[in-house]
Amino acid sequence: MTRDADCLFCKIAGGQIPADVVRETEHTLAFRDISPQAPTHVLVVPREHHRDVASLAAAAPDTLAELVRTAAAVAAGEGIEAYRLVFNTGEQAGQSVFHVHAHVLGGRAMTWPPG
Ligand code: D5M
Repeated sequence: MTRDADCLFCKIAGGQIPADVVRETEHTLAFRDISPQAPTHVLVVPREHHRDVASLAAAAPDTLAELVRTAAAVAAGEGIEAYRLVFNTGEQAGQSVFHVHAHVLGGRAMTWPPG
């Protein structure tokens, strides 16, 4: 298991920092975003440290597939049919935590394009 001692989401995955966990699988963890932007706003992360979604896809494609399945299960568990799955990648795109995470956003109408 690769973890980064300085990484916030590694600390959540390791249980060192508390989070409102809604779902766990062998390789992923889903917890509520601390600053929700929609009625449902859950983050899904791999337990292992990977910087962004492209790095995860290259290193552990099965875990990326598991992460997407977890996101779908979270949406189903929240009772939402339509949801947005967002991987901010890079600082300019809005990534602030460099441990890959999918935002599962739903429970309200979404607009396009995103800001
Ligand atoms: O998304 C990073 C997200 O992480 C952002 O929406 C806030 C959220 N966040 C930050 N700290 C926490 C803790 N401690 N618990 C839950 N959620 C948290 P990004 O796409 O990188 O900007």
